[in-house]
Amino acid sequence: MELTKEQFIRDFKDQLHRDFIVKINESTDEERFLALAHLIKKYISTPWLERRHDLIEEDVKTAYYFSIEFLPGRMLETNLLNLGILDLVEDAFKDVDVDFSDVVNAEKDMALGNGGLGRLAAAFMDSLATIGAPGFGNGIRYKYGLFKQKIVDGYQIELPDAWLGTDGNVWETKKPHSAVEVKIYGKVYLYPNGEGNFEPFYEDPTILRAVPYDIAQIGFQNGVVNNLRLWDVEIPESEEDKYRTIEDRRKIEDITNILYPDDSSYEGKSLRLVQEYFMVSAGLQTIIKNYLKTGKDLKDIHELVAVHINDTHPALAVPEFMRILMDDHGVVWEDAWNSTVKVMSYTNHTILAEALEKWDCNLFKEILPRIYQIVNEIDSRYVEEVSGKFPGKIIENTRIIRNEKIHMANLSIIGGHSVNGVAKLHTDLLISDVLNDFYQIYPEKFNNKTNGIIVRRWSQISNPLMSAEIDKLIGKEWRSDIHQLKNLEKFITDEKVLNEFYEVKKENKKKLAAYVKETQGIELNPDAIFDVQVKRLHAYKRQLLNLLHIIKLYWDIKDNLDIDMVPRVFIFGAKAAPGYRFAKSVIKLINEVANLVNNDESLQDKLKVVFLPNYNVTLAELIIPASDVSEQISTAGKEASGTSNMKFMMNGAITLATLDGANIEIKDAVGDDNIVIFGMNTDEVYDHYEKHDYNARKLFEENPTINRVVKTFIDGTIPNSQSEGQEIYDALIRHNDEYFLLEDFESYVNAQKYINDIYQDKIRWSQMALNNIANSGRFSADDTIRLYAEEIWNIKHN
Ligand code: 26M
Repeated sequence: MELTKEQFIRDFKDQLHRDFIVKINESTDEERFLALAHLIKKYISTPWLERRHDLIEEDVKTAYYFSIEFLPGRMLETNLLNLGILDLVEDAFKDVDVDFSDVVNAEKDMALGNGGLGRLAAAFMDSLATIGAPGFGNGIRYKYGLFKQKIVDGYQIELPDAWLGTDGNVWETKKPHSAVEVKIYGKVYLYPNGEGNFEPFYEDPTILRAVPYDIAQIGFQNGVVNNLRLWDVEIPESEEDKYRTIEDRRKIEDITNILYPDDSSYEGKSLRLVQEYFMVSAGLQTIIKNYLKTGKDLKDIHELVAVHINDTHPALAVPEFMRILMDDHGVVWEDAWNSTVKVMSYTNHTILAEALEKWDCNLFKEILPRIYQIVNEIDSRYVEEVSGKFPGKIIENTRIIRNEKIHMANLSIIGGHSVNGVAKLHTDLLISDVLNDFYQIYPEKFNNKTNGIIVRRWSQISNPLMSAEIDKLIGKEWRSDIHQLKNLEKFITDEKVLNEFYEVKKENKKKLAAYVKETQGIELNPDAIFDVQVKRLHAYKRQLLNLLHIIKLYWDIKDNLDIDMVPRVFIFGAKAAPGYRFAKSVIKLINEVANLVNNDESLQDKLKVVFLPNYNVTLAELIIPASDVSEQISTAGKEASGTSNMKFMMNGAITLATLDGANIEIKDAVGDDNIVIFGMNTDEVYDHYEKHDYNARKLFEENPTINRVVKTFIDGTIPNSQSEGQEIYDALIRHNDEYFLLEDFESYVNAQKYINDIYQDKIRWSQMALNNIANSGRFSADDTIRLYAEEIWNIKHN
């Protein structure tokens, strides 16, 4: 946008004056942040308002991305960058003697998501606006985001994240006039209406008022402003009498109170089903209402509307869309079904069996009586359609209702025209294994869309030093055309350039070290290798394998205090789902090993272990630019894609990885010499499953190193962790090491030795790092979303 620094300073002073009746020099950082955010909203209000009208007027097909989570983190810098005024504002703040970073730090991290899935949804919102595509988000306005993590005596403690405070979120705008009603519970009776449809009669339903809050999604320097709509629940005025007690009211308010903090195992909690339906129903009612304003026929709705189901959590979109078309608008089943399948598409994010969403029929029927009828009908018609054409076993495996459970993935696949995985390997596994039965029936529905990241956030915003270095070498165009990063390759033998990148990394490491010193009291040596694993804690992600290696290093140093090794700092960040015992024990052990190691002076700072509490998007922006080694060590076949792997790569960290998820595509991008791969591949893992021949105890008994490392958990070496240590020992030895840590251990140790060796060749290491940066452009979420736009949604973009 066109704006001079002087004009901006005037606008900003005005805004501060009006909002808080203060002068700049007397304002607090919080007031400055709020005023700046209000000013941004003012700058974009016109394109934001006009976007929807324009789309309706121009008959443009729009994609609606439904997700139970959106995880944007802080939005101030992204919004300024995308408006094209980030540099100007930083400069202006210098003129008026305000520290811009303090203003940035006054913003709370918007954490309405657990991890990868939620972050991806937020990234797609940015990318949709950036490619100028009509794509809107639909989600829930949780009052409490993902819990805040504290570590007390080495244990994870969860605290509520009351991110909305008393005044709400500065980026949102409440739209009470667009509220809709959502019905749950009660009984439903159907009366034939004589036109082939039924008139449902609802007896004693619970009626909810769904109120939208809109958050602008600003495209990167293109004047486009899309919308992310988050729904909040209220008690409808007409129902006030029914909710006299605080307890009654609370039951309703609970619906949008909390984000479920578990992203790895499925739990059939009725409140969760209510959340899912609430969001889907409110969103779809609005979409259909808006469509009808165009005056077009409902049977053509697929020409203007695409609805995306982000994992199965919004899968109720399928029967709810059917319900609205039939019950509210009299469309007959066949026409409604034809539209629904064309409108809906679905992304699968996991192949872990324990994460697949299934709902007990009785519970489902109680909460969603009408939707239950529709799901039943979809299921019977599906069985009828495929029977005779496919073996009974395939039909049984793919139908929606089986053993009194509703299978949400099956509903999503049958009810839509597209199913995609999130990395090549993941999609291959869906096709060949997990969803193979479906693949036989609907091969044309399957496709891959490898995940991507907002490259701007992970370079320009979080790593300004590296970005300035890149500018110096290849000019600034890469900032809007990420594929130009490739031009960095011509400096791959330029020692001066390589040294400069090395120094940039070191500066970033010093910044992180200062934070660690201040918050943890631990001193870090910026010449050490910063070896980082930050992600949700889960057994399959194998933080424990990392810890086993740390314990090995500990013993290696203790055995030989003169050992020749590059000092190493291991950094962890990880939240465990509150009910996930094993994950919590691993956190406890990491912290106790940290205590042991960091306080043992005989190790001469060769080894440090840091657990940084409350890992979130904001902390990632500090950690990732300071990392030398990116730990992506999941059991092959388990991590659908991963996205932090891409962020580390673009910040010049070397990936230490198994052949899992998008790691494989990173390897293809950088070449075998610029990544460190270890461990079993997926075939080898599957081989063990088939042959049932894995024997962890044998490895433990026959390999002296493994034996010593594993025994460390139960022999009292690690303080204050007896029961957790025993639990981990049991998981590895008595329960046969479900994720094959011990089998991959030796190969991992060797890979780590290799890292130690090449790090000593500064030029070689820096070449690898530069090669990684130069090839990171292909993981831009802008490109990913272009493929969704073209191949799944059929929507226009620039
Ligand atoms: C479901 C039901 C009840 C409670 C919680 C959930 C739930 C919420 C989030 C389940 C899974 C959730 O997220 C899973 C996730 O983040 N998956 C990751 O998705 C990323 C983006 O595609 C991938 O990169 C990761 O590999 C994948 O683990």
